[in-house]
Amino acid sequence: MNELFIETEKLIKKSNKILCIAHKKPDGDTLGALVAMTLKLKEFGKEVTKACVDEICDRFNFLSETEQMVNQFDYLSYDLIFVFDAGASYMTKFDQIYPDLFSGKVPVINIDHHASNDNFGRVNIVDVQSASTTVILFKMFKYLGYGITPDMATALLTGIYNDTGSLMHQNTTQEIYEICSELVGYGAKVSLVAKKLFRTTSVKKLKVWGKVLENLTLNEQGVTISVVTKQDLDELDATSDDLSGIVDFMNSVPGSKFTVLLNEDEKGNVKGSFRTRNEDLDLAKLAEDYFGGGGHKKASGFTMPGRLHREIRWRVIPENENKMIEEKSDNANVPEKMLAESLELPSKKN
Ligand SMILES: [Mn+2]
Repeated sequence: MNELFIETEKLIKKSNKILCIAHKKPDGDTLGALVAMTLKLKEFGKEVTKACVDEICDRFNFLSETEQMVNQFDYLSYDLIFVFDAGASYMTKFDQIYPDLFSGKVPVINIDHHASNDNFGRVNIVDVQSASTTVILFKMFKYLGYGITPDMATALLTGIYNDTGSLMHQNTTQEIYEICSELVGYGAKVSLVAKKLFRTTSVKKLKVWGKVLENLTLNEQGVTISVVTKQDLDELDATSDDLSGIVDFMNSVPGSKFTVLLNEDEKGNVKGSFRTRNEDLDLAKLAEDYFGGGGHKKASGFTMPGRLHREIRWRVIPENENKMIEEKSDNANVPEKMLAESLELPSKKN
């Protein structure tokens, strides 16, 4: 990546007016990267405009430079454009408003870590091995000898915390801890970042989570499942967005093989989220085969038009009946069989 860093520096030196773009529905990584780079460019005396198609969530207010973001601009008036953490050009959504944005009239530097990236920039610093986009930026700053201020360190750490689930996901390598350690040395505010990203939940959201927990069951096959209907959401004046994060929280039941959250949304869809810590299950296949969804083996999901319908079934188990135990062993590691006890599956898609 070092040649790309040098190329980036050359472009920065030639430019005065620079546009920094975060992806739609901005998260801590795209914003962390945008903030750190904006601070650095301003240090160099550049005139910087920050853009995002969507509003910035209040919980990111603690980052400097998240105010005065624009959602429209005259891109031809800039010398250089940065795009951060956009897994593909459409993730900025600005390419739909300005079809020529990535045509090359203005040089674009695309910094990202998603395998899906379509290399839409003149310079594409895309490293799928990096846990976050801010990790790439950290390496760039170090390589180019750019100093890191406390505000930059906090911004870079925010991206790492966002994309590693506060250092809990599998992408949290030894190198990540080393980078975090350095960032703390530069004055990054760890507890503030952790609190804002993972310990800030509105009353409404907590109540929706309460509903999810109230409806939660663990079936005999070891599937943890919960369901939230549109009516549940309406009663709490909540939306399906308020459910974000809860499925990972549910996925902590001892003895559970995998976790399922089903909900109806505002647009007449049923959404499903599947999570497991089990290496032997393929939940991407489950989501794909039965619901037309997809994702990763350990975390997948789907959205399909429809609604949820509750059926209550009873089963008579004769005394000394051992059949169920035999059945269970047959079902080992076949997610759809384990789920079938709690959910009538749609017919297989292919
Ligand atoms: Mn990211």
